[in-house]
Amino acid sequence: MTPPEDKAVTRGTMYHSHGIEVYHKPRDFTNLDHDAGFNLQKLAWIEQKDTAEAFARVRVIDEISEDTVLVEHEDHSREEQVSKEQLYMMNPPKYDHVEDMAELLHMHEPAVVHNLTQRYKRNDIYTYSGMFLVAVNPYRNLPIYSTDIIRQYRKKRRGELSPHIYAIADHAFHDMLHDKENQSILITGESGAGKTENTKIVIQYLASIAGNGSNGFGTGFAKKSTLETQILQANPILEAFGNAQTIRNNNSSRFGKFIRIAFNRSGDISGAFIDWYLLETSRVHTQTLEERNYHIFYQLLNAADQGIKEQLKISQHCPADFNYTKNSNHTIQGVDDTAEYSKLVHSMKIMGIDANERLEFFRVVIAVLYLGNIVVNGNYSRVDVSNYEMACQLLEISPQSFKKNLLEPQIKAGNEWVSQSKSSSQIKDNLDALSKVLYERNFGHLVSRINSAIDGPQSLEGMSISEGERFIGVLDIAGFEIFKVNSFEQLCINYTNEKLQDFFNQNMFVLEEREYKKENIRCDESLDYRNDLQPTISLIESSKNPIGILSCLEEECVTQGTDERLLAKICDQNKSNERFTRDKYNQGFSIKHYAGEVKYQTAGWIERGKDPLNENVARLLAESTNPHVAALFKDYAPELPNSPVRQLDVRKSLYRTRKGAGNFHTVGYKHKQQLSVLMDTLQKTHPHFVRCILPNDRKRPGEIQPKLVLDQLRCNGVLEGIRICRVGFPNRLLFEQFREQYKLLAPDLIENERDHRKACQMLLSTSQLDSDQFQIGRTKVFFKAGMLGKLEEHRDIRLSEIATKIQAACLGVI
Ligand code: AD9
Ligand code: MG
Repeated sequence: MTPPEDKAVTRGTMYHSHGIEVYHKPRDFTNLDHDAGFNLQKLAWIEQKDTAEAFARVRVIDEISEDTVLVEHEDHSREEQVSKEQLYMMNPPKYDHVEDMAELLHMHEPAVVHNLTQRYKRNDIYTYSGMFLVAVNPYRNLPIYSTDIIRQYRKKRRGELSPHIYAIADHAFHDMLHDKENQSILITGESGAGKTENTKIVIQYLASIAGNGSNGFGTGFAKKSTLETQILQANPILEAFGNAQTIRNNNSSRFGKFIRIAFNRSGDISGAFIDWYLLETSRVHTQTLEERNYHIFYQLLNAADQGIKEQLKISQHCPADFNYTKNSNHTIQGVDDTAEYSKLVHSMKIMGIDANERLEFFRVVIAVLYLGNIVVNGNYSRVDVSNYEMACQLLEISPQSFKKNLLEPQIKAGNEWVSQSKSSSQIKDNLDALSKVLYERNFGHLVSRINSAIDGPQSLEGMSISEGERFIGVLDIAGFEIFKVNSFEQLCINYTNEKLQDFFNQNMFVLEEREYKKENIRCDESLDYRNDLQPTISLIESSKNPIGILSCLEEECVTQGTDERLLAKICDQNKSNERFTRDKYNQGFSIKHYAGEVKYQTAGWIERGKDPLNENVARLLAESTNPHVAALFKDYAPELPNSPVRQLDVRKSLYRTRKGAGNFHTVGYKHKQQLSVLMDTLQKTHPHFVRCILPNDRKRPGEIQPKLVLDQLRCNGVLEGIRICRVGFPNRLLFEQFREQYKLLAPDLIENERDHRKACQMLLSTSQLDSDQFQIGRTKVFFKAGMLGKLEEHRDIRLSEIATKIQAACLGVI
């Protein structure tokens, strides 16, 4: 990345773009040599299907018919005929490495991919695209994060320094104080793209500039308070329990999070609060080859002190001894579990979680491992005694009751309780379900515990922010997923992203509308893209007739339906939705998302939606003599008004919520509710959008695969942002800027005109552009997509005429 210069504002101009105050650096567009050799009409990109390059550079060599041309690949490898529609005009070299892709003359897929690729090769990993900051994972430590660079980015406007995540954090901080409005920074992207790293950088930036007593308007950088240190230390704890090695990322977050940091009137941090979403619980019992279970399992088994291991009953054990860890990678190359474990303990200490309390969280983790080792061999009497006894000791429940409830649970038949026999595979499923719920509730409790340490005097829970307090929320959540086989998890993630994209579209519309109004630009209704994504969202979440997919699932789970019945219901309810198609093989359906069409398979959805937990066992756990374990299941406890358990706060499980006797909401329903709360919160904030990009699938620094980047840009909304931007008047130039750039078109005409607006009018009247293709506002000229390209062509023709004249004059002199 080009080191940011600490330059004073010289001759630049300030203006607003997409609601952001931008500093415009003057550029020299009159230099005749600038684009020497570049012929705007001749150079183009064409899409290359099935290659990693995505697009090929070509030169147009002949026009074959009205809509076909002959092109030659720039590497001279071949010639081919292509339709004009397939040609994407290349931007002149002066647009190479642009910091904001909204400035591109030709804004299209190849231009965006090319710009990001070129910048990445120079280690410029951050680039703006209108309202987005795009961040490409460098896979190496770049010297662009330091206290010095933080200082440089303080109070700078966009455009003054190179694009940076610091700039986003700084603008959020500035806008919060200045506009007295809550802010949000929405970071999404594929697994491994850098969301969590950027989230950490934002939080470090905020902690660093908002040091206690520093007053946000001052210089900041005061010594950190305990609270700030605690906020920074939340992450190692979350990562130990919520991250795991996957094929794509050695430290993959298996949950989404929204961290809100509250500030008082003078800009000092006054607290923080973490919300979490969709923890991947199936990882607890099964991992794909070459992956791991959650880090904490290995940290305890490989690295905990002997004393702790003894208390956890694992003094002689390693990952190979447990079913839940033995088939996974036991270590990660380049990661030292001992060092990570020390960091975890250090962070927990800072959070005020003492040795006893740490042990409580660890004991549940290890109990889960012992549950996974319980083997039931058809004959109930042959239950592996040592493992279930170990689990019961750790969970402090009676082994006899546990065995009875697990093997022969009592169920209510009419008014009577009767014993129900279970097969060994049902028991195994029950044990896995119990492990998942235990792990998830323990995780939820840990996050609540962190929140109670960092959620300052005015609790952020439920948004009860005190008068004068504001927050900046950072959302780190998985981006859109299209796999070969897409199941319920993908539906939940893609639904989330559809809502977030919708949120972006609404924002963009509001800002564009505001800008058009301010500039007095007419804009007809056909440009309204606000409801573009609504049919897809309704298809998933509608609870009114026709009911959407999540409500169908909820209904079928309650009525003990089957996968077939579920699919039939979904199809019947949504057959007339234009975004929905039934799978012709009857295995699922397809949804047209903004990012593309995704096929979902519905096999196993009902089973997953049903209550997975053996209620008898849950009640037993609620009566554990261990307060921590009992608290995890307090929603199953009989009402005890003065029970100490009640004082411990535990977040209700995401996996299920009790709705009343025997009724439970499905994961999907719960997620819909959580998402709705998140969206309500986001609606009340000023958002900032960050899109992280995975450059290659080999975790290699310096390597970038254009096709992989293109697929992500299609999914992450950057190209969607460009699409909707092109619906209106995407290119806009300040009068002065426009005049400077295109004065060559009619130099004599405007020479003596002092008023820039009038000069622009004059230039445009000679331009031969249709009058509906541009509008003159109060400070800027607005152009429809492609129009600036035409002007550029005229300018190029003028330039070559001048060059020829100069050449002729020189020859004459000789
Ligand atoms: V996942 O959805 O949680 O699987 P993330 O969060 O998008 O994923 P993460 O932030 O964990 O990805 O980044 C993956 C790895 O890329 C990190 O462990 C770093 O090794 C590397 N990375 C990402 N961003 C940066 C960066 N700005 N500088 C250096 C980085 N390395
Ligand atoms: Mg992550």
